[in-house]
Amino acid sequence: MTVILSDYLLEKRQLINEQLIHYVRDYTVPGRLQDAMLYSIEAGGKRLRPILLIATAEAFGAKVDKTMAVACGLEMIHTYSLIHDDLPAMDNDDFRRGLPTSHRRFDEATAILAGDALLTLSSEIIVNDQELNDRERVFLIQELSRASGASGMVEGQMQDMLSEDKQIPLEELENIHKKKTGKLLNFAIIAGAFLGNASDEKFDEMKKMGEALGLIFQIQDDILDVTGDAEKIGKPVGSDEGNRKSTYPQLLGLDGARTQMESYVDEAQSALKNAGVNHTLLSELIHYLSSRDH
Ligand code: GRG
Repeated sequence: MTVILSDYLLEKRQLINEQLIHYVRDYTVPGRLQDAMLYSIEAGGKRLRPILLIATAEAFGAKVDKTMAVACGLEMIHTYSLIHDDLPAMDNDDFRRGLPTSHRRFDEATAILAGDALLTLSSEIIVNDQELNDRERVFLIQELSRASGASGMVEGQMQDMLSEDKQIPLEELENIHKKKTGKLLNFAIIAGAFLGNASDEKFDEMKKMGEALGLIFQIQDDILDVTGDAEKIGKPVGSDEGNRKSTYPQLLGLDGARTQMESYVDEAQSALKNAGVNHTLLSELIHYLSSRDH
């Protein structure tokens, strides 16, 4: 049966949204903290990470029910990272997903606590999930902690902040992005392959695919920053002047960044083929990530 990607994205997004709200309501008490958690969870977002996790698990023959806790836990960590990233001490942003950021809608302390609570809730729901056995729970929490903490996203964010206002070489930029955005995206793929009982060889190929996917996502994000912002504020497309952080288009030019991204698309597609799974949908997802417009 052929699945149309847009239908798949819509269906899974709805499922994830419902489940996320259900988890937050079930595990927290009504009040200001719960309101702030729900505010950011209900603000939307593409739900790319949980969708990639579910699609990978399904490609390996796993049932969706088995993926829901870890898929939602992953999205909770992503949401917490955005809440904290928007804070005055970090990017100091007023809007996210078209709405006032958490610290603008509530206050700084509440935004910090809502982020903290989403981070810890992610492990709690995985530990309590009856679809998973103990071995699966331990593996998933260990890998998710590695991907999001001091050897993953948080370390990437630290390095990114230290590199602000500096011209850094491409290699360093890639190292930052492999951690800051790549590790969570890669987790989505390896968790899915794990839940689908992938063999060691297939798992390794999927890990390669996940690593390439993280870079594809980031390069396209940088490209959209240039083309999107330029259109919004009337700058000539192709200029990211004023950005305090190094980006792929800054270091390679817009065309160079696109070429670099295409080489990662090829890498991801061939790793996926080598893994020998039912790959049509995942292949379309790689294409979608490299051509997305928001
Ligand atoms: C503060 C601990 C801490 C970490 C922050 C990932 C991150 C680290 C910050 C996000 C800053 C940012 C905008 C990075 C660019 C790539 C990125 C993660 C974009 C947002 O992800 P999407 O496009 O967002 O998946 P939606 O809203 O669709 O969920």
